[in-house]
Amino acid sequence: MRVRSLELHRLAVPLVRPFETSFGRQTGRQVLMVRVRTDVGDGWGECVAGTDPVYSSEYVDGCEDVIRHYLGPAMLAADDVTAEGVAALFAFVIGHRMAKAAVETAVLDAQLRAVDTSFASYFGAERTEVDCGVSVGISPTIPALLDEVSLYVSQGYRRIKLKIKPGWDLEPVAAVRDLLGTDALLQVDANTAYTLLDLDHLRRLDEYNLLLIEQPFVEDDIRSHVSLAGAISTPVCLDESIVNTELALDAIDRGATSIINIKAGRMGGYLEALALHDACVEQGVPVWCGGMLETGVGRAANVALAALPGFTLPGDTSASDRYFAEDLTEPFVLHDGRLTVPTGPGSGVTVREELLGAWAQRPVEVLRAG
Ligand code: SMG
Ligand code: MG
Repeated sequence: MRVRSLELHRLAVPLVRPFETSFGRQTGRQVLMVRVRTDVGDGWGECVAGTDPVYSSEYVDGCEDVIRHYLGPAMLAADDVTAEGVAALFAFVIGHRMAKAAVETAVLDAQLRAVDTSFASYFGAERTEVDCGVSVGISPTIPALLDEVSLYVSQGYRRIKLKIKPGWDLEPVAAVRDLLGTDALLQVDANTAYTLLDLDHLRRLDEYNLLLIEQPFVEDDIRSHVSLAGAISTPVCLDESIVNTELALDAIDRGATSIINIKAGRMGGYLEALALHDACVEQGVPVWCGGMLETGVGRAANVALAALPGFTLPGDTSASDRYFAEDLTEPFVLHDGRLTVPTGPGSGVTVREELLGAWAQRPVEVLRAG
């Protein structure tokens, strides 16, 4: 296909409640949406980068800049663009995976819509619905945390993930385990807030029968994760560290991680995410689908990915109303703790143009060839 233009939409999307992690608190999301207009039709991709470079080195203004100056011009100059060729087209730019993923996903959406194929069928999804977990932020108090967890349990979520940090770990985990009972699926995510000096403290999490502990240490510190994994019985799962398949396989070989959180945005796109899924299936390593507070556009693709056979644990694929009073697309609604995998062409969801206008932070920027 030929890409005629790329549109950069910057939206300010309010959250229904603040979301706090070890690196900060957010009350809304600044979202970059990319629309490609091609000779076979249009496609959308959502950039998962946050406002500030605190989850990863990427941030939304930086993504926009690299698309504007590098990725966009390269794509507009190409005679024949395919989703499968996007990674090679962008290989001259080092890193910037969240920016690359947004553009690649928009191209894949246009390409699949043109041939009436869903993300799910292109990915090789085997399920029509996926088990959903929910990520619960750091609360002001334990009673407030228990209220929030109780709400999600009553809504049917099949797994709870608690954000932890030093000073907010054993006590909230114990209280939630008490509330849920011994067998309910419970896991924690530290978003790199600890160091190896905390090893003895982290071992105390073993008492709570957790599914896993996600990313306790900084992303490039594989060695400390190996040490921790050898010292605790709770499985260690990497998130931030997993930026491509090679690094993931290396971390698995070294014993740093025995479960992988797959996030397409963090890895440069869904094609790399599929490659990692396949490699993990081959190695017998369970994977689950992470989330980045995506609107319906990103969520649709995540739910399709989570329907692949290797995704054996519930993902951070929560319903639209977990974060948004109104979603950018038709809402994703939980049924018996599951979301239905979209079956329509491409992502299978439709962007609500009126919300693009209502949430716009500034006028749409259009990149054209020449
Ligand atoms: O989409 O439900 C979601 C977010 C899940 O906790 C979540 N994501 O480290 O896994 C993670 C965090 C990163 C996002 S914080 C901006
Ligand atoms: Mg995480």
